[in-house]
Amino acid sequence: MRAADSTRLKDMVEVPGGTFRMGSDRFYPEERPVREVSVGGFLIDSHPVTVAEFRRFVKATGYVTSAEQTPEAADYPDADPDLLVPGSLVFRKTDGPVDLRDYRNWWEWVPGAEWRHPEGPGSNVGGRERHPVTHVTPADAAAYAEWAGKSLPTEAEWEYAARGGLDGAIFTWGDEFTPKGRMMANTWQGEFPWQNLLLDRYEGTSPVGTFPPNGYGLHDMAGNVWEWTDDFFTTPNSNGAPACCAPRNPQGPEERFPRRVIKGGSHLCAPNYCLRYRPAARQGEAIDTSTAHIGFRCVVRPSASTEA
Ligand SMILES: [Ca+2]
Repeated sequence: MRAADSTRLKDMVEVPGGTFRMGSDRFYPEERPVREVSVGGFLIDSHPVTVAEFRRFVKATGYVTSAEQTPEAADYPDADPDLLVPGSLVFRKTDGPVDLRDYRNWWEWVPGAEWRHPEGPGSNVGGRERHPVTHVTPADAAAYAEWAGKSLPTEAEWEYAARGGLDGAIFTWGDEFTPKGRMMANTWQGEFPWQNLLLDRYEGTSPVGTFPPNGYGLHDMAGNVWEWTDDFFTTPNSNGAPACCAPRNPQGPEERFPRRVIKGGSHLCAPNYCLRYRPAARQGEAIDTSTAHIGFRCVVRPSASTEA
């Protein structure tokens, strides 16, 4: 069953096609090199898919997300059988500084964590209907998109839209992190992963649209939640440690599952560790993994887009 056409294009913004400089040579290796890429015009959701929107999809279809399903033992031959239960990855702030090379210091596999229970059983999304939905895999995002009559963006489409017409700028709003002292996105201020100064007022996710839109009128293209794209993650540096931003489902052996590109950074991105609330930033996340800091948004293509 499809979403009604009358509501389908609500809250979508038209992004004109064009050519832009994709990537950055100034930050992390996986963003290099800067290259010219062309995309066709498309419509894109003005904000990440919210809990309320995802709930409508689940109510209409009875869809069960990946995090709510028992992992197949055959996919995780080395896993502790006790961990082969439905669950997802939840962030735990630490009491003090920890070894930043090991993301297990702040990511916890929590049985029962899923989109309705973002911190695990006992938590709920009451009051967070306008927050981005989390704990979704690419399969979940694709199922939502199909129901909505939409698609997941390519990485190029996503980055082009995030730049909002500011070709080559560091951030989606320009080159200065806090223009005139204003916080422009939900990121992490302070020393990750133990000291969150909350200068932007939000410890976890924030309601979509809380922070100013970019030049195309798109909200939350930086921070709040990472967003899945439709592209597989490839880079000469693909074995680099993604650490804070892209934890793996701890049940799975390394590299068993392909990775897809996630974009935009999240509320957990801190400059001391993961300065990735930038349009060029990218990470590869295994497709079996869901977390409390990854969501998605959709596009509609009037015509096929092409990369140069
Ligand atoms: Ca924050």
